[in-house]
Amino acid sequence: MKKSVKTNCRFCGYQCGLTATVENGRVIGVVPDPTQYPGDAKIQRGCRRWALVPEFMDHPERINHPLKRVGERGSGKWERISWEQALSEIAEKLSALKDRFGPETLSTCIGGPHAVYWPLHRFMTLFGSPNNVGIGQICWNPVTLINSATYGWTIDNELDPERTNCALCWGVNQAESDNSLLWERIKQFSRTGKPLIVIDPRRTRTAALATHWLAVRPGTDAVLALGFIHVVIAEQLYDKEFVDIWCHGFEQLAEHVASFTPQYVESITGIKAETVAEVARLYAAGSPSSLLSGRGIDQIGRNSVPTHHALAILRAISGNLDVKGASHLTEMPDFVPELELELSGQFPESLRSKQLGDLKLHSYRAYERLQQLTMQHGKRLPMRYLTSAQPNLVWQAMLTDKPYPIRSLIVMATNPLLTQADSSLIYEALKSLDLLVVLELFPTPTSMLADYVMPSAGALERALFETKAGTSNLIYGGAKAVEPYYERRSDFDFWRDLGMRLGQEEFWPWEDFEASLEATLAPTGVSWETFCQFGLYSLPEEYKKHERIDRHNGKPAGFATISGKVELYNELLAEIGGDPLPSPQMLQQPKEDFPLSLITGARYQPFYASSFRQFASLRSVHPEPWAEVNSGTAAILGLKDGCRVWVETERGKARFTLKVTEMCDNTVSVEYGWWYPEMSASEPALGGVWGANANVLTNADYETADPLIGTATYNGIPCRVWGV
Ligand SMILES: Nc1nc2c(c(=O)[nH]1)N[C@H]1C(S)=C(S)[C@@H](COP(=O)(O)OP(=O)(O)OC[C@H]3O[C@@H](n4cnc5c(=O)[nH]c(N)nc54)[C@H](O)[C@@H]3O)O[C@H]1N2
Ligand SMILES: Nc1nc2c(c(=O)[nH]1)N[C@H]1C(S)=C(S)[C@@H](COP(=O)(O)OP(=O)(O)OC[C@H]3O[C@@H](n4cnc5c(=O)[nH]c(N)nc54)[C@H](O)[C@@H]3O)O[C@H]1N2
Ligand code: SF4
Ligand SMILES: [Mo]
Repeated sequence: MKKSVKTNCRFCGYQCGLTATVENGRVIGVVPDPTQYPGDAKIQRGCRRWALVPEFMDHPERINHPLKRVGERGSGKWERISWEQALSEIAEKLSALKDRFGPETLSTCIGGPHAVYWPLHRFMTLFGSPNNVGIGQICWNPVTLINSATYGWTIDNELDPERTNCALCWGVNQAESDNSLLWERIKQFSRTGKPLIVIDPRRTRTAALATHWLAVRPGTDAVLALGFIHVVIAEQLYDKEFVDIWCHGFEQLAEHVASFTPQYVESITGIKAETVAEVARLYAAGSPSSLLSGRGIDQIGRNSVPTHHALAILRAISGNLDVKGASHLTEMPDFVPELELELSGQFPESLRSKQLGDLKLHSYRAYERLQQLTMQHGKRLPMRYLTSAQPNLVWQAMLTDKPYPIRSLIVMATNPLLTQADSSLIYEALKSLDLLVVLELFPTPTSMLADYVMPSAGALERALFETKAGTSNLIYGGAKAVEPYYERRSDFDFWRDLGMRLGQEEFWPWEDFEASLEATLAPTGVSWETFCQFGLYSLPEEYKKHERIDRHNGKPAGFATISGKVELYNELLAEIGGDPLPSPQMLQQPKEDFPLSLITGARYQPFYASSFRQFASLRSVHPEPWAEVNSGTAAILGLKDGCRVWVETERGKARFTLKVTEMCDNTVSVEYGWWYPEMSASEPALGGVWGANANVLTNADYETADPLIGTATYNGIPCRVWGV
């Protein structure tokens, strides 16, 4: 019998609504469900991925049963075993490793927003290890931590084509990275004729809609942002009332930016002085002005923190903080927040002290200090994301046993051999392990090196519950459409069942994932069933919350910072040994052998990071990974559009197809995430991991990463290019 089921896509973070047709427990078709996000089937039809759902659910390459390695690591020889056997053996091996080396010998690795990660964090807290490698240092954490240090909490940026008067897209390319509502809004906004400013070394499809495209030299964004602040202050364009009452350290800021004249900014960034002044005026005079930023500035090493710091200041002094149409400070959840689900309060100092490295802001110590401040407003950030291990230190500990041995790794919903920096180093590190477990939907180059591969339930086979890690009072998600096919199980089941075998019984009271979600929702008074009808839990936004009068002391709430104001001069950063004012850092200088500047990570539809390369229909849309240069650079190199090229950095080399586009001079941009599932799933090919892998070119060396957060340089790396 056929039935229609309300469910969601999960091929990117949006989780757009779908109605699935289900027959005998199988999904035979899906269509967009306009009663759920994004609320408009037309928008969803612009996305190429959701229609793949039926193919995805029973794709011949999906992992359907637990697999145990039987040959050499990487030999591609597996035997099928039961869940029971796999979990028992993994638990036994972990216990033995823990007895020998301590709990910190276990690490985990997670990636982008593909799954619910708190069960992993909860398991790790209880097991006793701080060593989770995430993607946070280059995605989300710089902006979350710096905004929290400046405003006392994090924000969401808004873009309302009617209300917003000016939009600034900084290092973000929604045309390729966002095939849903936000991109639709940007297109609508561009039709209004209001200023749309795109700051990107490449003339992306987003930049093509802009009134102003600023082709900034990679990595020089902090200088540009300080130049904007210079103009806003010099021309008195700032919001005087807000600055007088609500900002701390304006005089120090004014003095600090005095030397960032438009002429100086031009000499560093390549943006004409008059354009710097014009854009600063448009942004400051346009209030509400929206400032949307992306990975372009999260991945510029030691310049990410100063750039975000300068942008946080620019937003505040120009009157665009907590203003409708510009941004809002988010609220603490009404539901059980991530922090509690992680059980981070139970993670003792003795284990926190095992954290590798000594990052000033991405550390337990700084996290505690930040929490003291945010608690002035009763708010608490998630802990495990914001204290995750700096990846390079984990790979090094695997290889050298220093400062202690990390002998095991559980990888969930990520493909680090393609998506973490320095693939060659990671390859050596993974090869050296005593135990590598990968929870996956498909074989990947990472899973090809595993001891155990566990079959995860994917889209439509498990419930969804996205909460931005509990940093806002918002949940989106919904119910699964069918029970998992074959022996696939939800990742929650893996962590719970492993925990049950390792003495964690009392901390896993819920029978299944849905029961845990029901309990998480309970404080809101909304049932799981009701939530699934709408796929959304949110309350209307409020603005200018700093002006709210506190019932107890009769004073305005202000900001949850040391001064109670927006910290232009940042007392918290000063206290932890950082720069209280944003100071651009020296760029890696082009060397004689490596004269060009490399961007790694350009995203293109229809792919998503290293995912979906198994789908022939998508491969036919975009068959080759590109290395892009402009025509001037191509001419100097003597290379033509469509030819095969090597791109090389001090770390390694990879092959791409040259595409001549509009972008900055002397700059090369390569796509990331490329491998070839059709190639052999064993060594040496390993799914073609060494062919066009952008992360063979990058590194996350601790010594050169940002000292506050540990951010590595993915954009602005010295490189060279030549024809194959
Ligand atoms: N050079 C360079 N590197 C980058 C970036 C860049 O711009 N440049 N961007 C970085 C950023 S921002 C991010 S977020 C990362 C993204 O990198 P990753 O998070 O590694 O993303 P994917 O490559 O898509 O890998 C996700 C894997 O999870 C599997 N999967 C999907 N859903 C589930 C699930 O529910 N359970 C389990 N167990 N598995 C699942 C998929 O099959 C896929 O193999 O890449 C980072 N790396
Ligand atoms: N199709 C697709 N969609 C995705 C993903 C995917 O892999 N594929 N990944 C998802 C994930 S995990 C994330 S985090 C988001 C990311 O979404 P976005 O932040 O939009 O990421 P990108 O598309 O890489 O856009 C970053 C832009 O920054 C530019 N850039 C590079 N270097 C610099 C620089 O030094 N300064 C400035 N100002 N700009 C620079 C690049 O040219 C690029 O156009 O996208 C998500 N959506
Ligand atoms: S934007 Fe596309 S891929 Fe992402 S959830 Fe929506 S339908 Fe799926
Ligand atoms: Mo990301």
